[in-house]
Amino acid sequence: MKLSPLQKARYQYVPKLPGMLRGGISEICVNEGEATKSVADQEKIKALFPNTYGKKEITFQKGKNTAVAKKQVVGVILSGGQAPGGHNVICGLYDALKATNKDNVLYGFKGGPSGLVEDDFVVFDDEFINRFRNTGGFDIIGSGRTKLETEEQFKIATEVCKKHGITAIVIIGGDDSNTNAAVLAEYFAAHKTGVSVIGCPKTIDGDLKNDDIEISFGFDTATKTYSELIGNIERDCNSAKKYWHFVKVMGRSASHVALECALETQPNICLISEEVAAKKMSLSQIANDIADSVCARAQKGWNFGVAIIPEGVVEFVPEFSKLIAEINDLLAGNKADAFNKLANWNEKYAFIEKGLSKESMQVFAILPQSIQQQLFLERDPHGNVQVSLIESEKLFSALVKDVLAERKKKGLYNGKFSPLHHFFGYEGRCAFPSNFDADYCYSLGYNACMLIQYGYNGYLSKVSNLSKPAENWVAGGMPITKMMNIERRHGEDKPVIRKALVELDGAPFKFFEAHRKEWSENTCYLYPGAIQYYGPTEVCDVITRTLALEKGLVEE
Ligand code: FBP
Repeated sequence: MKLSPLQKARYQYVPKLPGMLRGGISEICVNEGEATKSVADQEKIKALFPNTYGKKEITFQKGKNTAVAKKQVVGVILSGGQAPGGHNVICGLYDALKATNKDNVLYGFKGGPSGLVEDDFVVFDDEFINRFRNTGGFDIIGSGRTKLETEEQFKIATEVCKKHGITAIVIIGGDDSNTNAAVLAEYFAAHKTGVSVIGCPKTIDGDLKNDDIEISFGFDTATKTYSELIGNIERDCNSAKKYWHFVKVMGRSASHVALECALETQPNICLISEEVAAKKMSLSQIANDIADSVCARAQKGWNFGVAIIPEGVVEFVPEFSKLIAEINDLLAGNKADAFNKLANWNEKYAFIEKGLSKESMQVFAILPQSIQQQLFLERDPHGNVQVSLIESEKLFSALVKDVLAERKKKGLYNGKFSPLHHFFGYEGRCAFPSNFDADYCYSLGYNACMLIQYGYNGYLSKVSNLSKPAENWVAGGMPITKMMNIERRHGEDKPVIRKALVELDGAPFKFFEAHRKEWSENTCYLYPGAIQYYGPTEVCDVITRTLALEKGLVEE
């Protein structure tokens, strides 16, 4: 196989482990902390997880291991969207298993959680693993979004584990996948299968974090990749001085990605979905705010700028969510057939006008026609509007254009507005992991093996103190149930891991809020450049601005 020079070099990179995990299992012992309770709804979560609730947090430390390192057969699953570093979690897990006992076996279930119930697997060996060290992507075994949640699936999973003599399953996934990991762990415990389940926190969206989990893996690399691209666009735009760039970045719910990119690049505008929801902002309000920046800059002769739009923002605009809910109702069941049979867009428009409330029709009416049609054409298998497909970067630039036209008529604006659109998502999900993600992921996998070896079940592999050099990172485990609460999902109360949205009183948002006026009217662009893999530590191992601000490490 032909390899790029960087790929060859990355094969040789030796990821850094936390000091306490260096030296092998015989030198690692456990420090048990306090018993835990869930973040909310304690009684309900306890009742649903009688075997795995309330367990103690644990930290590994240097010391004599008195536990017997019994032979382990482990199955690993990648779940959900790709995130840089997934391969290294598997490499770390594999290396730790082999270092503990060369007879240990690692199965990789293919194509996501469905691989477990379909018994579709590979068995890893050195040759196989070595081809994926420090590389991006999930192609080592593939991933998927099938949920493991039914009794039937759990029974099959138990059978598959029994068949291969599997003693533990490691699930690498986001909040939903780790919620399912907790449910599976409870099932295995309740049925005395002897199989344990360990989760690893993954998602470029950065919304699986809390007091214990400082960051989900992949966020570091993905945001650095987008920030490089946004910085390049800023430089182009500051050179050509003729375009307004509307850049949508991934992040289905939370705006951590958008916020981090804004902190890295200091664009003129960055929307934060959580703020939009908190302030109950309307589409016109948002468009007016962006137009204010366009006008202020035009007055200085700058008919250019950059606006970052988080992928999920429209769902946070209350009037837009109401519109979506009404459209879903309007087309529910076989009403969609009647709609689809209408001959042309005019007839369809009349049907929509009749079916929507006055307020929602007002919102619908201001949307560009391409977006209006998108809302009715592209629906998911349940017939619901696929909000994630809405081209919000185009939506906002079109709305801003209308506002500017109005202002022009009133003599309030006399600039030129030429928007260009971008969507950065897939560009960053499989990038070569930064040194941070390469080290963090390898450590998460290595640590997962230690949790298995010590017999923990229903725990999340936890590596913290991440703003310090890897030597000082702290490895341990946290019961997944600690992160859970009860939420309404599809009309039912469900125990789920609480999603971490951007906190409006948190340091990263506060920093952004304090500077955004200056950034919007002036040209304060920062050019972070490409991720560096080799060179000075302060360049290669730099952490995200979000983490640095959360840890109080950023000075004004
Ligand atoms: P996870 O939550 O599974 O990590 O995925 C997040 C994400 O990357 C989002 O940012 C994006 O909206 C979504 O995946 C896209 O998913 P798909 O790969 O199915 O297009």
